[in-house]
Amino acid sequence: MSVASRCLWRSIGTFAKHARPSRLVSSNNNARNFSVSSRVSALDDHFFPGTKCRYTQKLEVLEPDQKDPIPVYRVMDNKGNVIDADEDPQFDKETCLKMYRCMTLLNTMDRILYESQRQGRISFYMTNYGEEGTQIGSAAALDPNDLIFAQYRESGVLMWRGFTLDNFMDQCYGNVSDVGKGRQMPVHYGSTDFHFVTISSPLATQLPQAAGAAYAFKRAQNGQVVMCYFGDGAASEGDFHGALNFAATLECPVIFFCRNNGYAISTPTHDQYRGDGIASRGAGYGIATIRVDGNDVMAVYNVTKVARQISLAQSRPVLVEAMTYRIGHHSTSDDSSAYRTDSEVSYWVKEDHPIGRLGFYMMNRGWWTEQDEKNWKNESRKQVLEAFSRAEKKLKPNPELMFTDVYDEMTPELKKQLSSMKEHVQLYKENYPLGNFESMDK
Ligand SMILES: Cc1ncc(C[n+]2csc(CCOP(=O)(O)OP(=O)(O)O)c2C)c(N)n1
Ligand SMILES: [Mg+2]
Repeated sequence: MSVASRCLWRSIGTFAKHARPSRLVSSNNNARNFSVSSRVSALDDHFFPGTKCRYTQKLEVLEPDQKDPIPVYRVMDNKGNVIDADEDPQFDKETCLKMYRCMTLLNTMDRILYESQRQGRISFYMTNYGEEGTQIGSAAALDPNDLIFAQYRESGVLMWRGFTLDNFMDQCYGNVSDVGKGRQMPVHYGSTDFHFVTISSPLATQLPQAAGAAYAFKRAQNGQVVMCYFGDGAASEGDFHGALNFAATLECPVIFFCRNNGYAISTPTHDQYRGDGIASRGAGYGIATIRVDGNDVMAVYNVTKVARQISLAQSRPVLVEAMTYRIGHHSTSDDSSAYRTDSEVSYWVKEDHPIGRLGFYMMNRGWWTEQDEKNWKNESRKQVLEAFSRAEKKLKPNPELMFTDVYDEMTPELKKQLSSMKEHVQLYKENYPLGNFESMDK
């Protein structure tokens, strides 16, 4: 026996002599039954606070690569064949058509708005290319009243809920019909009607907000969950960690849905983290976690449905990591050819595209033909262009709205700023395109 063990045994013996029986003996409450050996096993039965771990005499270093990476759940292969029939969500033809039309309409809208920014007609834009399956599959599995906190690359979710082409265009143009009254950058959508909280530019702010909203839902017992979308890059922010820990400990019904598209602007994931993506972090927070093929709309649907059930029935958060690829540039302020090759991008366009995979599935069933594709391409383009020209013709909102609709009552500072702006514009009116705005009260 080592010196350290002898000391330990001696101190346990002394402790046993002086200890009060009521604190040492548990169920049978018989102090005379207490012995050193029973005390030792009692110690072994206890856990350190916050853990349930066993002791070991083997000094082990846990290396992160000892475990296989978390697998990616999928339903369809790249050619739209269902791999295991039991996993097929059995969408009917109408649902499949609705999903396909939404994914492709989003794609067409992206193309037109991206071009319009290049032509200087709107100030900024972000496309959703390659992430259509992630967005539509998850949106379709939610209840329409679930509250959504998004990042900025989830326009398809809003489109699925019923935000119209006119709504999108009006926001990007910041015109009089924009529900946000022209006060946000393009693509920073929000909609009370569709339970979609207005997007904020600072990354990851939506995560703690979502945890808080979900806590309120739990208290209200309203039968809804909160869905919180974010990117792999946003998961590097401190807010990600705070939000997941709060949601876990307060047992909030929230789905943290990470779109892992391989990049945070120009930073590839291998420069963002060393672990097994975002999914591996779930266990660390005690959060149920699923990793899914984000380019497989059916898999994303199944996973989100299950995540919603767990979250609601057991009032706890679920982390979903959807593996996908950002095919477009980060935004109109980015040129991704500076940091990735054409061949890398073209693999995802040609071999593993969410629209292509659903298209194959529908064609295999005879639900979609080459001719349908041609007709829909023309029709959807026409719809987008019409909404686009309607939005472009509308006036910009009255600039006073920048000040008047911020708080319930205007603060003295805002009143002062409003009158300075009016004076300024009056003085230099020849330099402002005032004819493009709803008129200000002079
Ligand atoms: C707090 C904060 N830091 C930096 C930025 C600049 N920024 C905007 S988007 C972005 C990358 C985010 O990447 P990811 O979360 O993966 O989303 P993705 O664009 O890939 O969809 C960065 C760094 C920001 N908006 N907010
Ligand atoms: Mg990303």
